[in-house]
Amino acid sequence: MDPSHNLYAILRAGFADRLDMVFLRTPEDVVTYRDIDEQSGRLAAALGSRGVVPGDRVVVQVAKSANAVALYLACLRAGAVYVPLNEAYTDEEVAYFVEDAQPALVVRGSLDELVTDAAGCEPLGSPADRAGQTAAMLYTSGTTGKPKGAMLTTENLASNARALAGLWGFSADDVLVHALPIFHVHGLFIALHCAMLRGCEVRFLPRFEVSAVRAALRGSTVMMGVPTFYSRLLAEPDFGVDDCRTMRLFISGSAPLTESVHAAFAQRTGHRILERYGMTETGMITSNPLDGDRIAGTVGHPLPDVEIRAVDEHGAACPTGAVGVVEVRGPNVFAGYWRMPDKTASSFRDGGDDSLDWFVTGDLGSVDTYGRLTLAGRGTDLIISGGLNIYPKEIELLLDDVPGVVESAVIGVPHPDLGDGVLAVIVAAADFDPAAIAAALDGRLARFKHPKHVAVVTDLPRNAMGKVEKAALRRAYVDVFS
Ligand code: MCA
Ligand code: AMP
Repeated sequence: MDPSHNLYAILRAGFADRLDMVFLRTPEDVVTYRDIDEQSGRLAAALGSRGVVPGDRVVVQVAKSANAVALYLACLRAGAVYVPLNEAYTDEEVAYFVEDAQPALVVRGSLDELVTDAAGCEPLGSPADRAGQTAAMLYTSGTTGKPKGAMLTTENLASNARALAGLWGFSADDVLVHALPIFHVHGLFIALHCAMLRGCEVRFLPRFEVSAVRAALRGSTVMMGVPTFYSRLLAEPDFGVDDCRTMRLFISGSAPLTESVHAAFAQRTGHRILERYGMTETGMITSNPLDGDRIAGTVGHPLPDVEIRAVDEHGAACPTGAVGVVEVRGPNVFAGYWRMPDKTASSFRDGGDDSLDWFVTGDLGSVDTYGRLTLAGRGTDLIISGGLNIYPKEIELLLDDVPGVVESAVIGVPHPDLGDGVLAVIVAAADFDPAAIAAALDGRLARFKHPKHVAVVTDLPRNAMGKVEKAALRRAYVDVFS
């Protein structure tokens, strides 16, 4: 097989001459690149013995661990489509994904059984040929409707990984602090692929815990995080230059980094955080430069081979500096939504003869004369809380069924720790009992989506069409978490 036809083979070529170096340093363990190569090979064989064949989906909801990384790589080697799920999802939420993805195998909770099986297997030989095929499928929601599986191909992931490892100057000498979850693009692909392409060491923490992260920063060189990581570090009064002596780069994304956090971090540590922008469907789209101006409030230039533009409501390109809907095309853009041809078609705009079509991101932004993108919010009601996306509709549907709730509107309002905090505004009947809300959501909705505050009102503001005016609600409750 041509090694460019399998993502694991591409990554392996990056660390092939560093097999005896540390890959994952976890709180309990030190895992070398050779260890992960052998373990992922055995797990790939174990998948085969369970009947998994190339193209089959494998749904995985497990805690962050070195074996979880090995299982991801095993899926790549076996040619299975890796489908990671947030550990916080409830049984009801997981049931939807399993029904939709029709997986050959579901791994939930413990990896022990699979790891025991793998111990008795010979590592899989040649990796599966996956040229032009889906390597992983990650669920992402629209504003209405159910989550959709975004199909990411070998080439989507490989092109993005190569571009980022180059742009951000990764080398074998880097040591990456990894405190992100590994069920999303950020922690799974962006962080791990950059490290593997260069054979770097990764300080692999189970979650973001501020004292463990501070300890890990000492001796490390790069960290990737969501803005909440940076505001939590700044909330430590004695955090500063001493913590960052060996660091060369802090990267932020998944949610807007405020100019005030950017400025405070620079003032405290001497480091200007490098902000970049991406989406599940596209991987990374733009990045501020490693060398050159990192401008707070902008998300930088398109990656090599990636094109962006802002368009007006008729689909015409906006003049320089004018805000429109951001569209993107390039090798990073996904193959489509799993078994949703209509939704896929309506998410793209015709790119003209012989050109790729444009993917419509739904983000609003403007492009300046230097080609730099500045985001200006979203065209939708999406809430981004601590870097996790939350769709109001999903919560409103459950709230509207709670006894005593007449109607509800869920919005995101500024939250000092999470960026956006989830607020539910409800119109209640006389018999409403506030405890009924928690009782109705528990077990049905992942806890990070639960409203952090519930406001009871006599009616919701509506426009002439009868649609709830969420912008007015956001203004009215702007200070609720401050
Ligand atoms: C946890 N909780 C949250 C969140 N996380 N509530 C709202 N928003 C959140 N993000 C709730 C839990 O349900 C729990 O509630 C309580 O907070 C404590 O849980 P714990 O797990 O201890 O929270 P934490 O460790 O403080 O986590 C906060 C966090 C984490 C560190 C910000 O959410 C995180 O690591 N976020 C990163 C997400 C990420 O990787 N995003 C990238 C997506 P209760 O007590 O009620 O049970 S990829 C992407 O967006 C694109 C492609 C891109 O550009 O990267
Ligand atoms: P997801 O659906 O989880 O892939 O989240 C993608 C969304 O996160 C994008 O459409 C943006 O709205 C948002 N996002 C990612 N990076 C940034 C950033 N640097 N600044 C603002 N928003 C961002």
